[in-house]
Amino acid sequence: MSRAIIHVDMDAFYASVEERDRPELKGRPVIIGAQPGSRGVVSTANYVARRYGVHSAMPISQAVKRCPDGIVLPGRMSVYSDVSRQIHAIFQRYTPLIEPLSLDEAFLDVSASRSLFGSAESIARQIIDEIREELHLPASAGVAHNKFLAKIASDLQKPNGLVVVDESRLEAFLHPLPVTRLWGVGKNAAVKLHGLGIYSVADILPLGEAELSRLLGKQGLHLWQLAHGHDPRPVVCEREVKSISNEITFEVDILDPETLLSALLQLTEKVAWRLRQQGLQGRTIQLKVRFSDFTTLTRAQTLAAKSDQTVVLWHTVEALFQHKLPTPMPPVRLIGMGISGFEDIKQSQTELFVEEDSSASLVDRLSDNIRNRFSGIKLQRARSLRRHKE
Ligand code: TTP
Ligand code: MG
Repeated sequence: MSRAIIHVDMDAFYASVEERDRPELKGRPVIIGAQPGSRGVVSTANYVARRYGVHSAMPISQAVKRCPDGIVLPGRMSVYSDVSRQIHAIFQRYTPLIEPLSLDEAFLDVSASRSLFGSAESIARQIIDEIREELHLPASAGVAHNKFLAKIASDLQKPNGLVVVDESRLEAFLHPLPVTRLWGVGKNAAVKLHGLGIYSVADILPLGEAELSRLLGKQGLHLWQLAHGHDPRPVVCEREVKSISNEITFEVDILDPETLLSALLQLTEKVAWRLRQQGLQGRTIQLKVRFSDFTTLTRAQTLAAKSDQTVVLWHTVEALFQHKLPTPMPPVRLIGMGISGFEDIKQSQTELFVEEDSSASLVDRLSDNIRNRFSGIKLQRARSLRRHKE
């Protein structure tokens, strides 16, 4: 059975996140990039601004000229990388074989997922739907039997597009495409190919493999392969996750321990959820505090047994906060927590028989299910968890 690869790419990624978080931007041209008047460039523009001819990498001065009503925003990288992790958590539901290319795009090998979740097309559809319903963001996907074709396909019907390359209709799909769509054809190669009268993929074929490599060297061979839809590259998984953490910088420095603990609890809930989404358990829990003078302290505790339970993470980090920080404590600028020392529970069969606090796990599982199904719901168990303070 042939491979099944999905390429997912978010639509106007940075701009879509801003539109989502600031509803007043809806329907207006939005440009993410350098300050107008500077010599910087556009990172991206939403589809409304693109109608004015604004695109990534264009000097911001030119973008503002083309689209004077455009709302130019500087971008919030930490938010985009948080969103990127949430997108990855959705991918993880369908396959562990994920190769991220950037914050907003990834290849997924779903060859072995089909027996469980249905066809690659329906997996891609579910992923797009879940990204829209849970994260309120638009995404497009391409489905094919290799990476090269999946990546081309995801781009063809943006935004909100899903394109499946049927192996039996490969030629009809590939031949009309401009050669510039082929992976590795940059500006220089395009000039050379156009000079040879080659504009579409179909134009490559009559030349034959030998002629193409005589004209273009090694790249000619590569193009010949792609023009025939061949691409044996495997999906290479992201590097193993070493730690999961989350932190918050306050708008004003905070002295009140209750406020700090409440922020810490919210961070712990998020970290524990991400941990469980990735099927991980950790042993070392870390607290990080940065004071108003920028001195930063970290305090860590290693558990006797690894865990993915919110309550275990919380009690450990709360104890670090209560007992391992200086008293009196200076005003706090940033607080964070994290967990490391993982072992993938999906791979450790023996650990499945270790007894665990089942009621706490059940609460975690229930709240994860609710969170996964109804995004936007704020679940907090502050009262039950904050027992030391009550
Ligand atoms: P892209 O996926 O290339 O673009 P996009 O998601 O904004 O739009 P599309 O719907 O066409 O996929 O890049 C993802 C993000 O990376 C983009 O939102 C902003 C950033 N980026 C830059 O900062 N500079 C660039 O030159 C490009 C191409 C992207
Ligand atoms: Mg994109």
